[in-house]
Amino acid sequence: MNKYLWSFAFSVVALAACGKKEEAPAAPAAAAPVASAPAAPANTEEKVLNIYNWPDYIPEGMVADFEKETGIKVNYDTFETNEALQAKLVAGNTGYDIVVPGTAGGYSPMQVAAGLFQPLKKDQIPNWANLDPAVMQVLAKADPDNKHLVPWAWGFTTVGINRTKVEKALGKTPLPENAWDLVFKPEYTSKLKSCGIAYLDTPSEIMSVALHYIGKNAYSNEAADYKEATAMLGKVRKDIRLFSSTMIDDIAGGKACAVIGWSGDINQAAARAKENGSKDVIEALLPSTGALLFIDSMAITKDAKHPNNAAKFIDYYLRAESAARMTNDMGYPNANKAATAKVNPEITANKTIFVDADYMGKMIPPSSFSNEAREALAAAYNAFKKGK
Ligand code: N2P
Repeated sequence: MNKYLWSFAFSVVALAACGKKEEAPAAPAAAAPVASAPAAPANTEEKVLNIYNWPDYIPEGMVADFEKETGIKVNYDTFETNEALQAKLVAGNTGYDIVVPGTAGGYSPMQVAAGLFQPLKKDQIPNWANLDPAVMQVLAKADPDNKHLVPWAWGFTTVGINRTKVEKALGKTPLPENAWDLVFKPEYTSKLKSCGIAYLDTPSEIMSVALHYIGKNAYSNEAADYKEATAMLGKVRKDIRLFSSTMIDDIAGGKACAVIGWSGDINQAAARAKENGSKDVIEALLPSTGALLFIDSMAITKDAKHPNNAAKFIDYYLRAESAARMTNDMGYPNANKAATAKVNPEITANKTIFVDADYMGKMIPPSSFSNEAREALAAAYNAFKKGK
């Protein structure tokens, strides 16, 4: 199903010839699951693995289960934005073996091009065969020939609401046709500020969706577009209560009723509110004009000290069971075609996790910014955030 949706949505950008190449390593793996090339003797690494991932992005117990099975001790740290990970990677000597950069903001394409990751040894990753070729073809835009990036999860930057609170705050005004109006149009933000508006605290993604909202390329390199987007944002600045990239509890606990957030985090907030006994309806929306697609992927850093342990973890995560557990527990779609049958029915019914083909066609696909645009967007965002 995913395969069809993704090819349908992105056939225009599909790169020819990728599919064949990525299927190839799977075959020998079945015959010799553990054997790797003679150049990589097993077990010479200390039993340690250092992982740097986003918060609220891994099922409870998964790290412990991996440690128990392999005897490898995992040190697991988190970062909150692509900007933060980029700063760490550029400074060098991160100490991390696996990092999880996203395509949003054009970050993972830039990092791959800069040579910050080592090529994967696919003979160490037999479960690579579980990956959905259609998703891999889109990811090949960021990582030509799929040499470095292994999907962790995908999702989209979108509008999330506590529908119960939003309807109350809007009074007689109905919800808009385009959900982006709720967070970008003064007519709505002036009403919703009473129950709280939150934005992700990430310059690249906020500027991308702001550009998209005013009808520009979400990955624009035009200075004039940034000026226009900043002017639009300036009009709603006073109505924004909170900038945060960890807003699950803020939404679930009622601090924010309308947010620009990540699809799965909003799904988690909905689940958490329910667990806490709230009757409010919390949901991620599918704005009529589209949302900002991201694919977050594991990559092994160039100077990783434990690349073999990293490959073991990657292969563990690519098991159908692991990917299904991720989607079931965290509310994000995965790129693992073998996992779909193991996903719970209420999750497969969720249109923000199993996204319909026609909506996939509206998603803003991964792309890149020029260095000048990156500077322009950071400046524009900082000015916007400061200018209350
Ligand atoms: C954080 C998930 C990160 C998704 N909970 C956005 N890249």
